[in-house]
Amino acid sequence: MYPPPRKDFIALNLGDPHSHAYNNGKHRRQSCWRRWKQLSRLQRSLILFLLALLLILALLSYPSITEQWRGLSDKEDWLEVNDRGLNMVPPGLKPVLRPAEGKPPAPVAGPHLEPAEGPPDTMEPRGPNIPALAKPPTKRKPFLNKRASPSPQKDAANPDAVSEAKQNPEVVLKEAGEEEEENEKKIVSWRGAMIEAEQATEPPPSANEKEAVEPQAPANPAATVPQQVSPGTPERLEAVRDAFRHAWKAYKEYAWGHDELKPISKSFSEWFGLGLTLIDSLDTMWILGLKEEFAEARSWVEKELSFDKNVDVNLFETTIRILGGLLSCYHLTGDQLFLDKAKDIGSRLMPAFKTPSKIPFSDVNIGKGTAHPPRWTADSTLAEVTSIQLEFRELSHITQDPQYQDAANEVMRLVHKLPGKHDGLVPMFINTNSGQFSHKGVFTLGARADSYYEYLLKQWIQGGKTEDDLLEDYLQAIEGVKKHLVRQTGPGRLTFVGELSHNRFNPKMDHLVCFLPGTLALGAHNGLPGDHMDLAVQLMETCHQMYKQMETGLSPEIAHFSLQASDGHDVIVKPADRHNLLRPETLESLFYMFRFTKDSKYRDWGWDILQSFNKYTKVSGGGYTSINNVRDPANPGPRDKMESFFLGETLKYLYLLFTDDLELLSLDKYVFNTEAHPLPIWPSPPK
Ligand code: DMJ
Repeated sequence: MYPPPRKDFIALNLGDPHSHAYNNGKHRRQSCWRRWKQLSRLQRSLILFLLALLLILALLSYPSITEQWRGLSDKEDWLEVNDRGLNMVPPGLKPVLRPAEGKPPAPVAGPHLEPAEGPPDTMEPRGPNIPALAKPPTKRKPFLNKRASPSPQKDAANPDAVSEAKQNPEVVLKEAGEEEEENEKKIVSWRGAMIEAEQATEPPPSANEKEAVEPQAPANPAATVPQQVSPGTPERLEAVRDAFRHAWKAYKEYAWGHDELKPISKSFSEWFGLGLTLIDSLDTMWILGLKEEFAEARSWVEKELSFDKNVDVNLFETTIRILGGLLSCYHLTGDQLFLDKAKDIGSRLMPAFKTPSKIPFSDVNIGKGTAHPPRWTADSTLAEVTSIQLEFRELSHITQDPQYQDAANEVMRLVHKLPGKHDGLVPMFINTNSGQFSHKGVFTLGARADSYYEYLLKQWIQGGKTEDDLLEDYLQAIEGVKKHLVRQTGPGRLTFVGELSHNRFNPKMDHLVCFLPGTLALGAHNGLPGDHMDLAVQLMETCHQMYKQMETGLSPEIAHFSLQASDGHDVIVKPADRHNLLRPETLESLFYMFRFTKDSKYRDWGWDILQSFNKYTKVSGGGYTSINNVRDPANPGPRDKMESFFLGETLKYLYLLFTDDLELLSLDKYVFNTEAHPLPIWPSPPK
C-alpha cells in the first residue's frame, strides 16, 4: 500500500516563508526527510526524474546564458552563422532533373538595347558575413554550409551530372578538399566565412617555397586563357566579356531561372527560388554590351518571374540583389518592366518593418506578407538593416510613394541616436523588440557591420550631400576606425583594419573589408578629408597583397596579420579561412582607385586577379566555382558553387576598371549599391 500524497508537499517544497520549516533549517531537513519517506515510490521516481530533467536543462542553457553575460568570446565563436537564413530551399522548389527542361527561351529583342550613357530621359524627376546571431556553443560541431556544399538531395536528382562529375579531375580535386575539410573543426559563418576555434596558422611561403609549389600544369583543364594576353584595353575588356559568356553558358544550360549555378555537378541550387543569378546579372550584361544574353534574360523576367510565392526571403539579400538589380536595370534601359517588378518586390518586402521597434526582421514571406526574425533570436544584423536604404529610397523617389523611404529612413534615424557606439563604430546586432544594440563590445568593418559604413556615405551622396546626420555618422566612424582598428604589420608595414573584441585588438581582416579603400576614396572625391584617401591607398595595397602573397594569386576569405617585425610574414591564413568565394570587394575598390587616381597599377592588379580566376576557378564546359584553398594551386578544391555576385559584381567591376570610357557610369552621376547595382544620384535633395 502506498500512502496518499501529502497535501502540504508542494507548499513545503516551494519554501513557504511563513512555515516553521522555512525558519528552522534543521527541523526543516528532518521534516523533509520524513515527508520524502512517506511518498510512494512512483511519486519519488517522478520527482527525481523532474529534478534530473531540470538539471539537464540548466546545463544545456548554461553556455548561452554565460555567453550573454560576458559578451562574445574572443575566439569568434559567435560568428557561427549561416548567412542564408533558415529556409534555404523554398517549399515546392525542386531541382530540375533534366537540364533541358530549364532551357531558356529563344532570344527576343529587348527594348533599348544600346547601353545608355546616363539615366533615360524619362527618369527625372521619377523619383531610394544567419543567423543568429550568437547560436549557443552546444551547436559548435561542424555543419554543412548549405550555401557552399552540394546538397546530396539535389545531386541525387541529377545522377548523370554526378557520375560525369566524378570522372572530372576538378571533382577529384574537390573531393580531396572536402575530405581535408572534414578533418578541420569548421564553423560556417556569415556569408560563407569559415571560423575555426583553434586554428593553426599558415604563413605564406618564402619566394623559393612558392616556386616549389607552383603546379607543373594548370590544375584546371579550363585554364585555357593565354597567360600573355596583351594588357591593352580592348583585350582586357574582351577577356571580361569572355569570362561572363563562359559563366553564362553554364548558367543557361544547367541553372536557367534558378538561383545559383553548381558548375561542377552541372546543376543548380535554390536559395529563394527567384532566379537570383539572372536578376543580379542583368545590368552587367547591359554594361558589357551582351545584347543577346540580355534579351533572353529580359524575356525570362517578363514571362517567368513571379514574386507571388510562398517563400521566405532574406530582406537584405533580396533588397540588394533583386530590388537593386531591377531598379538599376530600369535606369539603364528605361524599360517599364523592370520598374513594375521592382515595385512588386519592394512592396512585398514591406512587412519586415512591422516590428515593435521599427527595426526590420531579417526574413519575409513574400507570398504571405508575414515577417519574422531568425528562429533563435529577436536580433537583426546591423549591416542588414542599415544597407537597404539606397534601394528603398530610390523606389520612393521613382514611384513618388514615400512609404519605402519612410520605413528605411526611420531605421537610420533610430541607429543615429542609439547609445552603445564606440567612437562611431557600431555593434553587430540590433534587437527588433527593444531597438537597442545587442552583443555589444565587438567592432568590425567585416561581416555583419561592413555595409553600414558604406551606406552612410552613399546615402549622403545619393541625396545630394544634404543629410547631415549621415555625414556626421560616417566621419565619426572613420575616425573610430583610425583610432581603434587600423594597425600596421611588423614585417612589411602593411596597413590593415583589425577587429576589437571587448577592448582586445584582433589582427584579423575579412576580405569583405576590402570594400573600404573604394568607399574612403569615394568620400575623399566628394570633399571629405584628404587623409581618407591616404588610408585608401594604403589599404588598397594590403588588399592587393592578400591576393599576391597567395600561391593561387587569390585572396583567402579571412587574413590575419603579424604585428611583430620578427614574424617574417605579413599575412597569415588559418586553415579554415583559405577559401575564396569569387568575391568582388578588392576589384570594387580597384575600380574606384583607378577612376580617382588614373594610376594604371590598379588595372594591372585587377588583371592579375582575373588571370587567377581563370586559372584556378574556371570550370571546363562553363561556369566558375568558389574554391576551398587559395594556398594550394595543385588542389584548389572546387566547391561547386558560383555565387550570383560573381556576375553581378565581380565581373562588372573588372569591366569598369578596364574601360577607357571614364564617363561610363560616372561616379558623379551614379552611386553603386552594395551589390554593384548603379542607382542615380538625385539632382535635388530629398524632401
Ligand atoms: C555581396 O552580396 C555584397 O557585396 C555584400 O555587401 C557583401 N557580400 C557579397 C559579396 O561579397
